[in-house]
Amino acid sequence: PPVSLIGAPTDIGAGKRGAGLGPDALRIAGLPEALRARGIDLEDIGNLAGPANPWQKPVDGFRHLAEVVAWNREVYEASTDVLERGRMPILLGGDHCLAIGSIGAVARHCQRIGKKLRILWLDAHADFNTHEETPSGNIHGMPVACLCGIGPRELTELSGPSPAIRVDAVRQIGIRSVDAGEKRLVKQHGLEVYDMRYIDELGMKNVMLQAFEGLDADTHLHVSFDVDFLDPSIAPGVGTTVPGGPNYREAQLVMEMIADTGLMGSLDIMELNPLLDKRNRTGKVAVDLVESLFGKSTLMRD
Ligand code: DIR
Ligand code: MN
Ligand code: MN
Ligand code: MN
Repeated sequence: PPVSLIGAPTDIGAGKRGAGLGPDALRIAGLPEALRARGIDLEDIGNLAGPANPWQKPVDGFRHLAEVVAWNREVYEASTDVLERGRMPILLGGDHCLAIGSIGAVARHCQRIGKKLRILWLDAHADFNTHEETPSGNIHGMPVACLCGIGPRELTELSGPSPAIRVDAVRQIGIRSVDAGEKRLVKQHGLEVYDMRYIDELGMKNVMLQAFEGLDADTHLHVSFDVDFLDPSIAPGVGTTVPGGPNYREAQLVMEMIADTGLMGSLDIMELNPLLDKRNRTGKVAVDLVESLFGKSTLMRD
């Protein structure tokens, strides 16, 4: 399908500055050219505009709640517009709080057209915090909870009065850092989490096959790719590195297996922070992996 890039240049929900430079770092790493080289009809709508980062301390467990809401409204509207024009949105983050807007748009779109939704959440973190459990106040640690209806109304009702998604739409892969209170919530709500130990024991192929269980031709697959999913040895350019993530080959397999489903309808590429990187190395790895998501493969399979 035709693809539209949406830049959301902000670090409003993060605890370090710099993820706002992610969209241009991805472009400079060659994302548009790589997708066009795959024969994709690509449009880049450019960068959205939103409030500056006031760099304040958290208030009532939220840092920059009003600004996070404003940015997510922009993302929601831009994503909805792209979907209604029959194109696949790729959100270039920006920090992961913006998935509230992107997935909110995808979820409502699927509800309107009667498609099922499956979300693959590739991340070191579960992003299931609430303002009570959060150790940081950073809203990029809360988007999955907000999408499931757990959080402040401004965010849980961003895309409509009922929760955007159900917990059972989500499969989390690569998780290896969950805060204590967050862990309780994840268990209480029965979130399907394939953490690194599970990946070590089953192998990535079997984990992906489990994540795909129940998919059919009526399913819209949304991939929310937090670049900190990757092991820091290959992806140091993110604000919250956690050791022990998927290596390059495992990450390639994830992307190639998603491509093989033929069901991906939308994508977020989040948390890339080129200020913490050298020579945009992490951006290049991300572009490389996104090429695989769009079907680039080795000679053996072409
Ligand atoms: C941590 C970090 N769980 C928090 N979360 C991150 O602040 O809530 N998510 N970095 O991607
Ligand atoms: Mn995340
Ligand atoms: Mn993360
Ligand atoms: Mn994050």
